[in-house]
Amino acid sequence: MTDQPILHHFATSPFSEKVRLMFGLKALTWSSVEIPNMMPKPDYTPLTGGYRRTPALQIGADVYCDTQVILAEIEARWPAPPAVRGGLDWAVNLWADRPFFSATVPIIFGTLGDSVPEAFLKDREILSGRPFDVKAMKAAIAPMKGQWRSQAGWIEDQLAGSGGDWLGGAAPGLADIAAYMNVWFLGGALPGAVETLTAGFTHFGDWARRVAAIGHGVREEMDSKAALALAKASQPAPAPAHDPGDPLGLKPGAAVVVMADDYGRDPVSGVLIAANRERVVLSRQTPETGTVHVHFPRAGYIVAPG
Ligand SMILES: N[C@@H](CCC(=O)N[C@@H](CS)C(=O)NCC(=O)O)C(=O)O
Repeated sequence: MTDQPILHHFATSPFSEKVRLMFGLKALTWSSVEIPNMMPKPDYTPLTGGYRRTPALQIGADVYCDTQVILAEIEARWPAPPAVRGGLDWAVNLWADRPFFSATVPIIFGTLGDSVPEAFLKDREILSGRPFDVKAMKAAIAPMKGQWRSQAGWIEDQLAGSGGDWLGGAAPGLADIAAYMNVWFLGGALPGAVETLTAGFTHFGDWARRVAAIGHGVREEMDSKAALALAKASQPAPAPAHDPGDPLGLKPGAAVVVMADDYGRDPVSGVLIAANRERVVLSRQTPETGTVHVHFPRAGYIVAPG
């Protein structure tokens, strides 16, 4: 069976942009399955077990949910050129996904809120578990701009001292891709906003253009039904090692439930295959997919007895 990576994503998804750039950095050929940007996602949730967030990566009968585990899996399977220089890169990744992203969202939706379709607002209320309050986001624009510039300033400072064109020095890596996600999202939604918020920065603009120029590798379109059929025709890859000293006492074979701890907390249930400090892997079966292994990160997720 082919091990060509399949990305389930949609064009305007900032988290997906991280993965597309990772494909570019590794010069990979990948399959693209376009999924809806709101629920329902009938050809997607059978693969993920109910996880609805975007994106997911599929390789045969293995499904990787959340960019943290997606990027780690790409690095493990295609190590050259290296993108992950060490643990700090993962810390940068989580910072970009959470506090930096949390400053980006209200600036965008506070500005565009009135023109966002009602169905999308309603969907995002379900996703976040609270009202999509455009008025509150409007009020937050000014303070969030200050926060955004401050965090972008960390990128500027790092570039000033890195000794190279990239956050880690001479070569691009995960930190660049992760930090750039918010630049891409803000700049794509509100042209000119990034330039305004980084006025006076001398390294940032050229760096952002260099990250964009990494590109997306070679993209091949794939039908969602073909991706389901491929999962069904494939066997999951050998599981990662289970940590017998897992602090929760998780045991392979146990029924467990996994969910995000921030938003989009739809629980995914399955039989535990392995858990270690990086990830948790569940086995699931559906008529559409046969047996699939679904992978989640540990950081940012809750695992409980099912
Ligand atoms: N921590 C997740 C966050 C993913 C996320 O928030 N994705 C957004 C789109 S970029 C989402 O799921 N939106 C709702 C949806 O697509 O249904 C990751 O790193 O993949």
